[in-house]
Amino acid sequence: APVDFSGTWGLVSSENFENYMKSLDIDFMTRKVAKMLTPQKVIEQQGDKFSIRTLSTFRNYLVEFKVGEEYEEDTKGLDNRKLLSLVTWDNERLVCVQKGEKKNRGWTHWIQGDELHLELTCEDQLCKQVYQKV
Ligand code: VL7
Repeated sequence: APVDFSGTWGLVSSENFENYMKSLDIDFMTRKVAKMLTPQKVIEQQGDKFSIRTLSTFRNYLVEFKVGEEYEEDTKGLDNRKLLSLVTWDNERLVCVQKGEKKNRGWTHWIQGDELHLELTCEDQLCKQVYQKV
């Protein structure tokens, strides 16, 4: 693995999360709560094996995968859909394609200086988030 993402990271900025949630059909009340959160990412990486926990006071979400191996993702507690997801390396970036009902769905993580960057996409929406080590 070209990069080590391991650590506990706290959200420091988020752009367009509201429209990303709308593109996932998240209801108004849930969006109002969700956009107030400052989640943490707890990432455990052993080579190409990952677990990524997104933790908040409202909901938690866990994914576990190995780079290059497609996995079934159940977005339970988020938009509650079933996805077929595949994470690959694009140079130093970790790129996930999430196949399912929604077109153009996926995410990309990379490290820039001491920051963890995340781009979340769904349909025509792009949400950009930055995390820092806590
Ligand atoms: C995971 C949320 C909006 C529902 C609750 C918001 C709770 C905290 O998949 C994601 O990250 C990847 C890459 O790090 C690893 O799984 C993003 C949060 C996206 C989408 C849906 C709003 C309800 C937020 C869990």
